[in-house]
Amino acid sequence: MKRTVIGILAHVDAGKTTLSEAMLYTAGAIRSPGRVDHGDAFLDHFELERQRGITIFSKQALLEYGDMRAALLDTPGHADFAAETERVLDVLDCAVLVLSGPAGVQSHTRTLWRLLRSRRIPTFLFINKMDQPGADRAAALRSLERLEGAFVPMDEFDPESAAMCDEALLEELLDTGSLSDGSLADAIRRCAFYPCWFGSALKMQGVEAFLRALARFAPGFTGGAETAAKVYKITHDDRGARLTHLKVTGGVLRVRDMIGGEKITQIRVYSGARFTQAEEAVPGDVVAVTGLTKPKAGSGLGAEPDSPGAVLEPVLTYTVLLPEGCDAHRAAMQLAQLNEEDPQLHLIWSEASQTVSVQLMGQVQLEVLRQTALDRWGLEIGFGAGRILYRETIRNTVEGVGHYEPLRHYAEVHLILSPGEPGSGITVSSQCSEDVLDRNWQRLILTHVLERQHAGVLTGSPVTDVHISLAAGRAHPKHTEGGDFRQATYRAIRQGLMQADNVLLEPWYDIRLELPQSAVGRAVTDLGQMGADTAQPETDGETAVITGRVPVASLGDYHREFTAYTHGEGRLYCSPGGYAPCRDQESAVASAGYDPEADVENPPDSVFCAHGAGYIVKWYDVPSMMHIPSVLHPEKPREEAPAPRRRVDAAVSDDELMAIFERTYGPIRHDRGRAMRPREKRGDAPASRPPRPRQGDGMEYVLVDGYNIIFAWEELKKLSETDLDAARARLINIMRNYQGFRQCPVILVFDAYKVKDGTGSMEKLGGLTVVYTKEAETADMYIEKAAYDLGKKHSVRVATSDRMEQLIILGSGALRVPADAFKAEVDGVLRDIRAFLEKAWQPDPLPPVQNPVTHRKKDVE
Ligand SMILES: Nc1nc2c(ncn2[C@@H]2O[C@H](COP(=O)(O)OP(=O)(O)OP(=O)(O)O)[C@@H](O)[C@H]2O)c(=O)[nH]1
Ligand SMILES: [Mg+2]
Repeated sequence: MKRTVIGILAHVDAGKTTLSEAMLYTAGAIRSPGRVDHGDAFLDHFELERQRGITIFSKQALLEYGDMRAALLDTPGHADFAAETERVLDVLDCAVLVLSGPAGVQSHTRTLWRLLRSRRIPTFLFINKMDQPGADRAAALRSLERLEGAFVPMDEFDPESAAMCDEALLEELLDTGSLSDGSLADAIRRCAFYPCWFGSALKMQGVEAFLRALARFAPGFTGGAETAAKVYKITHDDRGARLTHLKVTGGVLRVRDMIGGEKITQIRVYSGARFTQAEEAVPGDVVAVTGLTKPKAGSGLGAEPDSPGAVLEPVLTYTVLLPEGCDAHRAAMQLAQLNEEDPQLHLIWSEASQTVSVQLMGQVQLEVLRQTALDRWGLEIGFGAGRILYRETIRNTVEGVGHYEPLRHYAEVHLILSPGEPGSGITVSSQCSEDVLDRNWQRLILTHVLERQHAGVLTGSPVTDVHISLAAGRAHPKHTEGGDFRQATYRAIRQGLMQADNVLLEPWYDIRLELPQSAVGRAVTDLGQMGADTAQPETDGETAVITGRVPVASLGDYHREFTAYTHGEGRLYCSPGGYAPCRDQESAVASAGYDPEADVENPPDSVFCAHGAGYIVKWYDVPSMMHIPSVLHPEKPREEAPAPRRRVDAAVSDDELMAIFERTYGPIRHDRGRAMRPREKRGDAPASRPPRPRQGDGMEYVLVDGYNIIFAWEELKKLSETDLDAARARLINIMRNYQGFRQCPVILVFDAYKVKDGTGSMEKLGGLTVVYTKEAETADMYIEKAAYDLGKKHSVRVATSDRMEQLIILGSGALRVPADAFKAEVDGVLRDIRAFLEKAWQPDPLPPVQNPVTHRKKDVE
């Protein structure tokens, strides 16, 4: 017998529960189908649901039909409870999408469709209410054009129309003249097409045929051998026992099994309100277990991984008003149980104000919450005025940098933040070479980017629709710990946002109003005032339909007003319609009163180290202090950190050596202050160290043909094949170190002559000059001229491959250094630096303890 988990999804009132009851009845699982309208539906068994005639909680029922043993999961269709529906998707083998024939595809149908499509869940369509006057098969099929995908009507099945959707089917049809059940099932499983049936759940028309089709085509579930389960829901039973609803995806789950360090005490197999107890559950079973306290909706148990977070998010936040004299703390604990069942409530208890806030999808959910608190604990809660949940994004590309280096910690991160597509959320990539930062650190950084919501700097709202690319980073071989990169990453994001052009986004609803013809004028006027985008009202006899979009903020509780002036005859449907730039950003930001620099949870500043202690550097000063040069603006010279102490008796000060060393190898120790103190037996500069440069006439200049060297040195050449900019940055770095140690002027020349309208540029990085030639000027030409000019007063060496500089040498008396000889020289210098520093940095006895507070204060000033 094949086991399958089938989710029943639809827009509110399409008839999901009625269809589920009809299927259960047809399969003989219940003796008589309940009626939602009579308050006796098998599945809508909660008091609240019976009162309101809508489904609020997803529920399960079991049926066996033919060769199929199915767990049906009925879901709520109201957009306020969409999060409950979304949670169920994790455990589905397939879905039934119910459409009301007369109404066709609604905005919420499209929201659900996007979720089903993105998870590639095979879906069967049941087009319901075909008994109603105005139901038209052709019109219903046409309305499916609003959904992406191929649809094949199965009531009048034409094999050709299925074969047109899929190559494998087409081949089979051409070869054999027909399509087998197996191939059709396979094509449905691959979502090559979506089969559709028609009928009336209420009148039991077409239900048996539909059930038969499910038994034929629904994909069965086979799990792995290793114990695994996926949690999709948490509830509490009448006695307060916590129920973990899950689908077993592998192995066997038994009562008294330990899972995640907790013991399963009961396995319940629910069907409607009732359950039977089982000793074990096998792959494909959907059960509720007791005894577990840790798992949440979306948790994976055993070999099963956790699910990614929810797509549908609440758009409003409310303060919960507690009755007078109520123990706020205790009430918060009770409400926390509701948050366990619906994590999307994002219930937050503020110790400071002794208040609770929740996030909600809409008005109906708010009323349900109020009623639930009353039913469960006799707690009479109210709600303050709702506030909009904003989002934030950016309009330009910036480089955010974060450095985290308290004593014996080290991490530096450079992130490029750029605007993403609307609705894309946060996406990540890496453009950082593994030569710069090890792959594992890179992965860790990207995990930190994605592991939580990041607060924007306008109002502290979550940042979205931003692409974050890892540009560079640095770890310390000894001192970097996992948490250091988390700090550096979070700070880099905030530092980037502080510089960016930030945009406040507000939520919109997709709306549909069904109303009497006579109320259309009023509705159109109201919607106009709300700043809604609506289409021309469509009329159909006495009723009219208006569809469009409206900002959540301006809709408020218009439901009430609408119900009043349509005398209860109008229906107003909303579904999340995404976010768009706020119409009045300035006043929204002002009224939020958020100060990003005072948000201690989300600091944009960095922590650097001096005198063996960490100190805070304000975000705007951070770029000039970073140990790796900027990736977006490599031309900007990096200003050296203020040197804590100086020894002037060496050609190169320790600080400079330190900077050189760090650019080359990463920092080797954190007790920088210690390293900087003069030491008696420190030993002097290494023997191979070049003599101090002569001043004035006779000073030696080194001219380097940049690209020539890049293509001649193996390591740089390899890098240049994937990323020429990185290779150039790397050479600049190497030359800075070489120059810093040699203390002779170095001029590094890059051809830019192909750059249209290039005016050429020159930048000084300490004693290193980086030249980009003008349009129509090659590096050769530049070097030739420079060698000639400089050669008049100084000695000049030119590092290049042997391509051309003969002329220069002849003409100016400059000395040519072939690329490989130059490489040997540079390597020698870098080795010397390393040896010198390692020798010089033998640890001292511990330095006197500094008061970190006064120290930090001083450094900030
Ligand atoms: N005429 C007719 N009415 C139907 C049919 N199926 C359901 N209804 C009615 O439509 C209304 C909604 O039915 P439900 O089964 O509660 O719809 P639902 O999709 O479960 O609704 P929610 O769970 O609240 O989203 C009820 O009044 C049903 O009696 C049908 O085939 N024909
Ligand atoms: Mg229902």
